[in-house]
Amino acid sequence: MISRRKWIAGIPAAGSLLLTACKDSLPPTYGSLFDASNALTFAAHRFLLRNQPLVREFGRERITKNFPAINETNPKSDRYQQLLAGGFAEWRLPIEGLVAKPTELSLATLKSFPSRTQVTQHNCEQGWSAIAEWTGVPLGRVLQEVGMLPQARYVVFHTVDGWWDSLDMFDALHPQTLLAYGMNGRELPVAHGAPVRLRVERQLGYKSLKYVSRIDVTDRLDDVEDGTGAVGAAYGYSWYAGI
Ligand SMILES: Nc1nc2c(c(=O)[nH]1)N[C@H]1C(S)=C(S)[C@@H](COP(=O)(O)O)O[C@H]1N2
Ligand SMILES: [Mo]
Repeated sequence: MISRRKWIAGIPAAGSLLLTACKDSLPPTYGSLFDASNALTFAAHRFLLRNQPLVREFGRERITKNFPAINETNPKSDRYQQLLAGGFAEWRLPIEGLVAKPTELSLATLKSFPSRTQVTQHNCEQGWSAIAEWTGVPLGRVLQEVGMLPQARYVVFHTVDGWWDSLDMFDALHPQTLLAYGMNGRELPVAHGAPVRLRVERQLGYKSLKYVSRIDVTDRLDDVEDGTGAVGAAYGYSWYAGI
């Protein structure tokens, strides 16, 4: 039997093994000692989720009656209010960067792609969770449409209210990662990010950006905004929020 001490001594070894295995996929801000525990969590999740299992989906009867709407619930920007008044007919989603065909997608075009509907639990880092049905296009399908280039490693999202964040391809291409335009069988309400929000089901709520306004495919994050990979990093939120 392995002694307890030996077993404990093995933890850092296993950790560094995992880290070595994942080194190429670690985001740039995870290189420091300060972020060692984040990097370990990240590496362990990547190993455990390597076969891309789906998160749990529920029956519609489990949908939460009053799904909270928090933080930004109606962006004040003039442009957004104009688009909203026009039923988002003029709304376009630019997809740029390392793609063969940079594109501006209309809502109608997005809705013409094969869709996915899923009833999942949203988990906010502020301590609440709620279940809703989301309908949208898997992000991977959209990336396929615009011809993602082989050197692409991250997808960066910008929003109307100034939030921004990024995913690496592992989460970007997960079948439940959606550009969602429907909630509980209706159009996505303004309070929940109309016309299109991100659903990142394997991570905490703050990764599921509302009011998505631009998507940029890239091979590095250190030259995007402040170089931390996400708006939340400056406030102490981990880039990887896997659950
Ligand atoms: N653009 C944008 N996206 C956002 C936020 C926000 O304020 N602005 N809040 C985040 C947080 S912390 C959570 S929990 C969810 C809340 O989504 P909801 O308002 O639909 O419940 O959106 C996330 N995405
Ligand atoms: Mo949240």
